[in-house]
Amino acid sequence: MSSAFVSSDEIRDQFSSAMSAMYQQEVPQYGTLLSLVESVNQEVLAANPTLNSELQNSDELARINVERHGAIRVGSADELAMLRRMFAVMGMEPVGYYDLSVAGVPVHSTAFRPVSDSALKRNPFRVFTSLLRLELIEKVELRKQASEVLSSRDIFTANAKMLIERFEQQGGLNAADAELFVQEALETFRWHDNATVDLATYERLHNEHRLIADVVCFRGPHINHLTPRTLDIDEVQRRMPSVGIDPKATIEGPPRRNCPILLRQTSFKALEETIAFADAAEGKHTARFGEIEQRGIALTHKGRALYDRLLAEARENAPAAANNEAHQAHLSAVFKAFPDDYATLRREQLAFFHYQAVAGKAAQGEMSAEQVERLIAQGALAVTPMIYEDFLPVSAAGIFQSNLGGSSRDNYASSSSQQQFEQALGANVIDEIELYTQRQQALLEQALAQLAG
Ligand code: OOG
Ligand code: NI
Repeated sequence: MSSAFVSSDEIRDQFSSAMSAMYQQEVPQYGTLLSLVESVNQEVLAANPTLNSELQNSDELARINVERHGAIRVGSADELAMLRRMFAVMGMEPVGYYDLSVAGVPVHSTAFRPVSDSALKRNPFRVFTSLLRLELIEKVELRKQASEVLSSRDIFTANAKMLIERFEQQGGLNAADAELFVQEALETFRWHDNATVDLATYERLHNEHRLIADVVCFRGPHINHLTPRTLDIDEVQRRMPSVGIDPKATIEGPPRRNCPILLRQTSFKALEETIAFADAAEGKHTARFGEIEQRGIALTHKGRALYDRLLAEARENAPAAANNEAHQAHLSAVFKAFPDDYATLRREQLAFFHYQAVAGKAAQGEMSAEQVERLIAQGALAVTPMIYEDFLPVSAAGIFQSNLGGSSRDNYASSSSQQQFEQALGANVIDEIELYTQRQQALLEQALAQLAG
């Protein structure tokens, strides 16, 4: 092999920007949304010098303008396993397991994303990837037909597969291969306006569950949304109608806070698109939508348990009217029980932080908790929030539902099946909280060693 390898970070960055360009062409509203998010972000930074420098210090600022997540849904174990290999070329690994069947959506999912601090800084591009659970289709005939349709498609180009193998054999791709890989990988996520089945088959699958039709009837797992990250989701939601975008009724996730936690999201309805069916009939399909997200600090097991408890409490006695203002006011009241300053979040071990040595100060002695507190108080150790890089199952279910035409169905009586998912994937998923724990620990040790040295 001749030239040096292009880094996986670089390939991921190229791919994420190529995907964004493709989706802007496919769904013009996405471009409108990007401009709106960018102006709100600029306004927020101009109005909040503290936030601005905080983001700058933690190297967060640079990534915000390129930060996107997308979502796809695949139909078989083979497709999922090949996707894992494809994302590996871009330095993206499966993190977390999400069971959506409990919310009436017949899929389970993971998020492919970079995991190291340096890779996240460069471009944290993530793809929420769902596997259809055909076994949840009750009608035997329909299940059989769906699996036959799926087994006759190949969602990867020959070149993409060849380059994935080359990457695995060589341990990298040179510049020309990397460039070709980005183009070929993009084909998997492209929209096709011609279905692989006739209209009657589409309708049968659609009647079983709209999502099943979306996964089974097309040549590939079209990217169904691409989500930019905003610094003020309430403001973007407020302004969406003024640019001709109609958001879903409520923002998912925690309420607005001084110290944002986890993830808040809102989406707008899918476009109705014209489809040519295999029998030449014309029909409509709604698959693609837009979404925005605001990310906050990652929570420990303890913090997450508190979040889950408060969210469940808020849902139990939710106000009758589902308008966003009432919903947010109610959430805020319930979430008063969640500490809202970083010092308390840290001392009570509710959230994860980055630690950084401040030059010129020296540490002595061992690494006791008291010692660490003293270094922070002295200003020798700087602490910044560690951003949540993952997703939330309850929010994801809300996003799915709002884009499935609102007709929710009963929960599937099925147990969560991480083991089955991992078997299909051909690998174990990484435990996201374990990952934050390791990153925090490594940063703290590094900072203390620097101060001692
Ligand atoms: C994925 C929905 C979940 C999110 O941001 O929580 C998601 C899908 O509709 O395929 O993207
Ligand atoms: Ni999403």
